[in-house]
Amino acid sequence: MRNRIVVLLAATAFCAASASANLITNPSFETGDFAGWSIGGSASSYGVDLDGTTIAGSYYSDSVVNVRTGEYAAWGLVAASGSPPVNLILSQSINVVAGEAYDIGFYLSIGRTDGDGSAGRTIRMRVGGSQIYTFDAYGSTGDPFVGSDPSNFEHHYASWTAATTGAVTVEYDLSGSGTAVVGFSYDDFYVLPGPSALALMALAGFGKRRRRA
Ligand SMILES: [Ca+2]
Repeated sequence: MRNRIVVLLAATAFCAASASANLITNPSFETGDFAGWSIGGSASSYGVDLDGTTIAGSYYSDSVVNVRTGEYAAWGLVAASGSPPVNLILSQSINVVAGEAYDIGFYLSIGRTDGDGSAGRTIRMRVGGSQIYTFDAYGSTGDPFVGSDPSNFEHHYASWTAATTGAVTVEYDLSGSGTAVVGFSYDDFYVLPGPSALALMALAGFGKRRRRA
């Protein structure tokens, strides 16, 4: 029983350490702005706003900012097949450690109050200029990431291992829709150090002792 408690405490401490280790500053935009972020891409209409704020200019007239957690989310009007294409690139410089694995991701939504509908998502994630994630898909009516509820988000994520120690730029290159701009909401960006080999070995060791108890 004591070993079980030790395992539980170790697992809890490990999870707590992982949960608090997000290397992204202002990941959920709860400052109400893009503090900590650099903005690039060709999009001319983007922002950070409260849940339910109307996004003017979207192909869908009922477009609003959808928030996954907290009070705010980022949004942008993008069109992957526009002429020229319209994208929004959010980036930050982070410090990484050679040999360490990182989970990198974020959540997107097409916030709409009334309608359904479809839209493409064209997503790239880069670290240090190298592409680590590519996503190209066109949606269909009834897609779960269309709507105004916190559950109406789509999770995009990848794993990446640092080759060298130091500062690197992580870029989230966000686009989607077809030829017409559609308002997307983005929330809860993260770069989380993965479990180190040492931590995994420690947990495996605790597990063996638990089985014998
Ligand atoms: Ca938020």
